[in-house]
This record gives sequence, structure tokens and C-alpha cells, in this order.
Amino acid sequence: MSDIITVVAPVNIAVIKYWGKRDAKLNIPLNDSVSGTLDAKVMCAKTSVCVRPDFEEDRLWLNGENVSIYKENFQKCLNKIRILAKEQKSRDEKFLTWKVHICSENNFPTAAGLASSAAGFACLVTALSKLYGVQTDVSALARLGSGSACRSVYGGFVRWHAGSNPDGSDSIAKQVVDSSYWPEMKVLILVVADNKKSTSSTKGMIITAKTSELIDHRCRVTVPSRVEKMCEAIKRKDFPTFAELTMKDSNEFHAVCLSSYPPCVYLTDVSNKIIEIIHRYNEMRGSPKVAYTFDAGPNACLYLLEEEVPKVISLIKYFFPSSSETFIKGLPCPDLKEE
Ligand code: 2P0
Repeated sequence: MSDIITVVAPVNIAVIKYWGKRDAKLNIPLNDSVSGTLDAKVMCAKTSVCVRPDFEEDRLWLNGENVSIYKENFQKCLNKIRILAKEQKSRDEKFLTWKVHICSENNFPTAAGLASSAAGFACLVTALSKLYGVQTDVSALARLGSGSACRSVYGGFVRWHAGSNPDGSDSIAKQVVDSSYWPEMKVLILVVADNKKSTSSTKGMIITAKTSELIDHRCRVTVPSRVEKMCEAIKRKDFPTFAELTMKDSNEFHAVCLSSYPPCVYLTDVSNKIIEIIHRYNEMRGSPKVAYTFDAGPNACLYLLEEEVPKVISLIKYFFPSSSETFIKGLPCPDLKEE
């Protein structure tokens, strides 16, 4: 006898960034963040989970490679779900003693600043919750694996509320608008480099929290007002305001990273060139038509309305003639689904 559940989860790209933790064990962030969820057909993780009485140990495969499941973030998710299943008596005791096998793959570069852990953990906890039959806020479970994963459990635009409870019970994601609300909104990913980044987000956040003199100002002053303005701009479908807030937040996030000691440097000359090109393009057009944002890596995510897509692709091709295969087009995505 066996039970197999397969789930697909999309990547999300933050427009107001998460950076820094109030509680590192529970992945409770210092600030709220907001993201758009991409079309799972374009960039997604796919995870299958299975329990069987004859499995001898819990095991995990990532992109075809057998890796240790005993990493802290996997254990946090798995243990929490097994505890919930026991408390809720959602499965019989025998089932809970069986070992689980987990198989996950991405259809995009892993750990290159393209939010692979977000999609991966959103998938993992959704699949495990179904397998074990637990009733809970899946975004809070995903957060235990990787903070930004809590935003990937919903489509459209999503806000992760930092919350104030010490146990993280109110540190959950909520949908701002669903994927059908602003269908003209598109995302282009420009893959500048698909190799693994030098400082992981988890490590970078620790360095920043310990050493940056700017992070406190960001979390107390800039982000709280920016998050409210961003949610309003999304609800109003006000692209110029959305774009300005997105670019300012990306720039401030990277300034905070650079203010860490040693500095966390994620942008490259090509990233900076893209920033310059987008500003020149927006100036020429008289108002923001494209917004760039960069995560903990050099790849650019461009938010823009559908009518701008061909023009912006031509623009990028003009400045980077060999870049034809580096575009990934993303679209707003419906909620996470089981296959
Ligand atoms: C974000 N990033 O809001 C920000 C912007 C990267 C830059 O969330 O330690 O992989 O697992 O909670 O979620 C990446 O951080 O970090 C991230 P952990 P995570 O998307």
C-alpha cells in the first residue's frame, strides 16, 4: 500500500523585499513583504511525496540527486506536520510511523536568486499536509522551511504579514488580489547568471541584521509605509506608483546589503546596466512603464504591462544582442494546485 501526492508550486518575485529575521528558528521576518506569483507553467517546483510501510528511512531527492533530509529546514516542516497529524488524529498511528520519500524538481536554475526555495517549500508543505491530512495555515508551514515560501502558496499578489506573536502564529501570507485581478501585469526574468550565488539569503540576512546600520531605518520607517502604498497601488492597478515603489525598494534592499559588513554584493555590472537602461527608457516614455527588481542575485525581474512586453524585449535585445534565450516570461498565476 502507498499514498503519493504531487503538487506544483510557482515562484514568487517580491516587490517589497523580505530581508532580516526577528526569529531565525521560526523564520519570522523583521518586516512585511509583498510579491507577485508567477505562472507555474513558466517557473515552478514540482514535488511528489510518498509514504510506505517498507520504506526504511525518510529520504529526499532534489533535481534527481539524493540529498540529506536532515537539514534543519526540512526537518522543521516534516516534524511540524507529523506533530499536527498526531494532534489532529488525521491519520492512524501506523501511518505516522511509516517513512516518507520526497522528490522535488525545479524547471529553472536552483539557488541563482530565482526564489527556488520559495517554490520548493511551498510545494513540499502543501504535498505533506495533504498526505498527512492536516488542517492548518499552509503558508505558516511553508515559512518554517523558507521565509519567502509562505508567499508562494497563493496566486496573484500576496502580502506576508510579519506579525507580532512570539510563536509566529500571525506571521502568515494573505492574498492582496487574485491572479485574475490584473491580467495585463507581466514579468520578464532576465537571467544574467544561473550559477549559485555567493552569499545565501539566509546567511546574508544574518550578516545584515548583525552589522548594517541601515536595516533598522528600513524596517521601522521605509517599509511599513511602502507596503501600505504598494497594496493600494495594486488594488487601484496604478502601474506608475507600483513601478516606482518596486524600484525604490529593490534599490534600498541592495543598499542595505552593501551596508552589511562584510558587504553582501548581489548585483553585477550587467545588473547595473539593466537598471540604467530601464531608467532611461522610463524617462523617455514620460512615466514608469517598466519596473526592475533584483533578489539576492544578479538576475533582473521586470514587471511591466502586456502592451510593453514586445518593446522591452526589443530594447533588451538591442543592448544585449546574445540574450535571446535568457528571457523567461511570467504571468500572474492561480492558486497552488495538486496534480
Ligand atoms: C524576498 N528574498 O522577499 C527576498 C528578497 C531574497 C531577496 O526572501 O532564510 O530564501 O529561507 O527565510 O526566503 C530569500 O530569502 O530565506 C528572500 P530564508 P529566503 O523574496
